[in-house]
Amino acid sequence: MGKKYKGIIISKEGLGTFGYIPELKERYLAFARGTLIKKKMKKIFVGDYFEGELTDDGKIIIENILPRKNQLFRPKIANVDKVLLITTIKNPPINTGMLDKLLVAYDYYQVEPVIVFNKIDLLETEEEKRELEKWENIYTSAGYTVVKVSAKEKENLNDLIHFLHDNICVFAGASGVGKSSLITAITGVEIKTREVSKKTKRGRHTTVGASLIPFGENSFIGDTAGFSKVDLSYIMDERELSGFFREFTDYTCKFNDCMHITEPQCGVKEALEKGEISEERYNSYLKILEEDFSFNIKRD
Ligand SMILES: Nc1nc2c(ncn2[C@@H]2O[C@H](COP(=O)(O)OP(=O)(O)OP(=O)(O)O)[C@@H](O)[C@H]2O)c(=O)[nH]1
Ligand SMILES: [Zn+2]
Repeated sequence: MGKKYKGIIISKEGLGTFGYIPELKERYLAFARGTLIKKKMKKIFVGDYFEGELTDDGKIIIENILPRKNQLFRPKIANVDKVLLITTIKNPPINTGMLDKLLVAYDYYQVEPVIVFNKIDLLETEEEKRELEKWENIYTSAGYTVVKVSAKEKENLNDLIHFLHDNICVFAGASGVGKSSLITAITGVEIKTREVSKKTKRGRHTTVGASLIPFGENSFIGDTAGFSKVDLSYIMDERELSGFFREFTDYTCKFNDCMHITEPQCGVKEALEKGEISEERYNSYLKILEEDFSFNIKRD
């Protein structure tokens, strides 16, 4: 009998399924026990926590997969604790419309978002620095965690790594914000962010399997970017949207089904007038209603 361990599935591609045992800081080929092996292995996700036995010839026999807390499909990873939403003030300029949408979507999937401002080394003028401070304030007051880093200068990377202790995370963000640079800087593993869906020669889309890269203190990050475009009307009802604008949920309105647009005695609009909710975030909310839910909203 080999020794029993707890571990995590870190890849399922080509040559087989690999499990990682944090206690040994090592990866091993993994198999299911008993009959119906193929069927059992198919159901296993990257990110699954398992209990298993390490054999004398260095293989893991999986005995039990622990219950999943969630499962993302882009990338296909289970038990994702956090998503790093990578963004920049400069090169490229910030796209808060996209960021606000992703904050809603990942919250919906119960993945805690962390807003990462990368390329802070590029901010030279007072105006640029104030711009970063402005957005940092907006998102911190709204209830999100904000981290400011430079992948290039390796600035504040340890804060980020420490913050991800014991977590499975994925990353997402627009093209050119430094996703691959940042993952390489954190893990030491060279990656080139690739599209989750690759077009094959026959023109068919195939899903490329994601792997987890171990780093820091028992932390793991997906090597494939998470979705960065989403139509929220596919995943939720328009009435649910404001519940995912975290700061809105601190206020109550006269009507239970208030959309916070023109209704009287709306707590959200009152907070907006008092400056407790930022105009930028409120406008993002309206924009999502227009873009994803086909609302026609008159602005004053
Ligand atoms: N100045 C500066 N440049 C950076 C930093 N991080 C990345 N870059 C540069 O930004 C460019 C884009 O970086 P990538 O890591 O390829 O960005 P990406 O988000 O993976 O891009 P896609 O593959 O298009 O999605 C590269 O030229 C990097 O060298 C940083 O912290 N500071
Ligand atoms: Zn309201």
